[in-house]
Amino acid sequence: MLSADPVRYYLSRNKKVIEASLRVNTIVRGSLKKFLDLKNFIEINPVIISPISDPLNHPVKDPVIDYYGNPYRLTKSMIFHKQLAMIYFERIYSFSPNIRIEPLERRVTGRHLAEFTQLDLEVRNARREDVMDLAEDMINKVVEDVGEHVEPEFLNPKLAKFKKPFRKIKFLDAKEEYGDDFESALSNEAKEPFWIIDIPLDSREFYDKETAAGSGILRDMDLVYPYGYGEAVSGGEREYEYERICERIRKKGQNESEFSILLEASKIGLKPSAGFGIGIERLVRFIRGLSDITDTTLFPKTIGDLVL
Ligand code: ASN
Repeated sequence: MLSADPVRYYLSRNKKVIEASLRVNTIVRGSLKKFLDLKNFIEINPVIISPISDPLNHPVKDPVIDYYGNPYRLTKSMIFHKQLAMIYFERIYSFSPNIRIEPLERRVTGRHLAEFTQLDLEVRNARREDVMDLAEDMINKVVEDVGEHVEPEFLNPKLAKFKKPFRKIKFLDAKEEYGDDFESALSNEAKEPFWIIDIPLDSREFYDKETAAGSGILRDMDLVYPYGYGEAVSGGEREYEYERICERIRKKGQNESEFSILLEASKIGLKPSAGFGIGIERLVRFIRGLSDITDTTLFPKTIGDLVL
């Protein structure tokens, strides 16, 4: 529904639906925080504006603001700040507000908001498999906590503690079997969350690590929810060496000068790491069993609409 009248849209919101979502949201965030705090993660405050942000792999407008005469970007993800945080800390996370001015065709997916919160985490010297294992435990813990604190009428009836390890499917195998929209096809038929791994270089940003230089396949992964709920998590191991980052930026046809801050830091010494981000509103949508992500939050920034 396109809203051109922000106040009328706001006043037409369904209190009961949103209240249940916000309760779930509170429990989900508390559960995630406690889970990570008990594993000695340090919470860092979210970065809202910075000279550098995630270029992403699909066309998303870059909102730039004038910061004392310098162009600063609104955060699309905290990926580079996570890599920089690894200089000081071994395990970090942040509940990070992200702004992504998505293409208009994404307004009907039920899964996209132009403003959302991502729990973004990173672990120094970790391998992809370490953080995948962490994500599986984390999701199961959230499901358990929500089940203890929320009445079943407000929850997805399909919610269950999922069997570990989650299934892993290679990106190219999935694409060969199901075609370009393999993620939706697999998500629709799945009854448990599953991983898409080994995503090729042209389908991902430059910062995820290549399995071996020139292989074209990355040490990365997406977690996909079952029952058609789509992508949950996106992450991987990272490129951290100056030459490798330069090569990957060039291969992407991107401009090294745009990432000079990251390159400068990598010359001094970034650390090897792996991590991921999980969208909070999408997690709430899955846990609540909602078709429309708009119903997860009080002030949804629906794509292309005039909203508060
Ligand atoms: N948070 C993701 C990651 O850690 C990046 C993203 O959101 N684009 O890889």
